[in-house]
Amino acid sequence: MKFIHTADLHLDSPFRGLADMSTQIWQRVHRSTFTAFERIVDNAIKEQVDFVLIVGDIYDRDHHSAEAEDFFVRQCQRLNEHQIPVYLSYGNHDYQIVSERENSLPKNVRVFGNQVETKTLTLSNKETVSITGFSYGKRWLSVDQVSSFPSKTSADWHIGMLHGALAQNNPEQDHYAPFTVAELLQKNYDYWALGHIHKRQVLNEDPSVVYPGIPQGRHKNEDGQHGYYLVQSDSGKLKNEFKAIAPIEWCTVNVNLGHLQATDTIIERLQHQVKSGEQFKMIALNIQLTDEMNALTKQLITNGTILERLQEQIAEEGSPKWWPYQINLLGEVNLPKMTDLDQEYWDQAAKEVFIQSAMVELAGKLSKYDFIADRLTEPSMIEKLRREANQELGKEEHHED
Ligand SMILES: [Mn+2]
Repeated sequence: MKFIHTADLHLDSPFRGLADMSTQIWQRVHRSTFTAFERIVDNAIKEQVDFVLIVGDIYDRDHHSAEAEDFFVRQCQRLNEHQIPVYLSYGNHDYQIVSERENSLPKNVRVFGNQVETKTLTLSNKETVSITGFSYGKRWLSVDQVSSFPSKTSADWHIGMLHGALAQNNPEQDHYAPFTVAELLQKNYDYWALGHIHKRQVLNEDPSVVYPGIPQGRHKNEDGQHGYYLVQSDSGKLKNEFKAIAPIEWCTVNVNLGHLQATDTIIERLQHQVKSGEQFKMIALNIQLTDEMNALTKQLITNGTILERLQEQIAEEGSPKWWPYQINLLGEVNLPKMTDLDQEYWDQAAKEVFIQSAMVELAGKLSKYDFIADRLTEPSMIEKLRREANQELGKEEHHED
């Protein structure tokens, strides 16, 4: 058995907030969520997989465009022509009442209803596969859905599809079909195909309980490589392998300009700092302002002139490999260093403050908005806040990237 596990396609994401860029670059960015899924379909056909699982959020809530839907139908049609079934559940972004007589989708697409249900298929080698899942009928599902999943059936393989988030045991937060890994494992399934969290994560190894992440990151918090999982049976177990396919990678690059003053040399330095490679990169440049810089240089950086000139240069290149969309200024670090005693208090306080429940409390009523609550459930966000607070306090930190 061989299948593809993906989720959170967020087709036609609007990529708001990206300032002026050449049409060529903009098109590339705008097409990226489509291109990512197209590549998944290409690979499904090339690898001759038995089926494809899509675990929710095919569309962005605010951007469920006709274009996105037409694109999705056409891609499923390509899979249909190769007799590859698609198992699909809707998530919190594309929640809908699933009815029998819908839909514009080709006949190889099997949509899970709003109640937990199990679909079974027989592979060409006569092995049977049960797949259990459900679709969101509304934006929030605060009730644990896993209790409605049956235990492993008599099928050779049993897979659970679950768009949801780990239970925080906090009614203010548990809006996305909250679950615990322990209750998933109790079902004795061979694989848990998760969706919802956009950062790739393995919650358990054997059997795999896996978030494949969003196939195409949409901003700097969804940085690094993105793709899907290819899952194959191997001596009675399912082995999964991550496949990077995102056409665009979001990165942040730190630049030390030292004593450089002339704008031309600064731009040259910025150009050289970025190692583009094969992958097209959207880059945020972090520049550390220092005492060595003169006032004019600082002004040209802060008022956006440097970024503009760098963008102009890059746009003039025939086929740019990267695009600087932002310059962040890290400010002058001339705060006093912490003493060892301060350090101890800081570590202790940080442990109590930079936890999810404290973040949610701080966000207060704002955490009722999905886009804020989503952020707050990302461990990377909390880590980022901790790091920034640390930086503010003037403490040097060492990373082990
Ligand atoms: Mn999503």
